[in-house]
Amino acid sequence: MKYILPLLLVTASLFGDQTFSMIKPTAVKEHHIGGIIDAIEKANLTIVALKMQTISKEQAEAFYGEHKGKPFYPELVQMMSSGPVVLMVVEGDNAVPALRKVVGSTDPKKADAGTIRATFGKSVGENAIHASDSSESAAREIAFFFN
Ligand code: DAT
Ligand code: MG
Repeated sequence: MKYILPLLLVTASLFGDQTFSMIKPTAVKEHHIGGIIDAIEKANLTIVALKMQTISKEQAEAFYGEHKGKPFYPELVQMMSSGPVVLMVVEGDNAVPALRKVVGSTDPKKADAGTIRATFGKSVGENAIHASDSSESAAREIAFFFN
């Protein structure tokens, strides 16, 4: 019994940390799933779980709860529930910042060249992909979509 926690910690450090990502409906409609997954893998990150589903308006509201009340919130919830998304658990060294780096800034026009948002995003509202902003968010968001 006393070996279980150390074993879990060793296993977790061997495989790196986890983060959560979601390819947004607009990018799915525009056939960018392959391009986006390619960019994630080329950043030396490993996709360890993946599924496609259309999330409900209620799920989108809860997922983006921190933005409730902001002017773009209704539009964000509407867009996120407008068609299928690709939900992913992503693993690697410093997975949270590593994924945010390859995803790029929220506004695709300000994102570094070669990032996913610079390549596949169209506007702040249609920026192709979500990536967790901290390990706490990552844990919450993984639990939200994967049991
Ligand atoms: P990020 O997705 O980079 O973590 P965020 O958490 O600030 O950015 O916002 C969540 C999403 O909400 C973002 O991916 C797109 C949308 N959004 C944010 N700011 C917006 C704005 N000013 N206008 C329209 N949509 C916005
Ligand atoms: Mg965010």
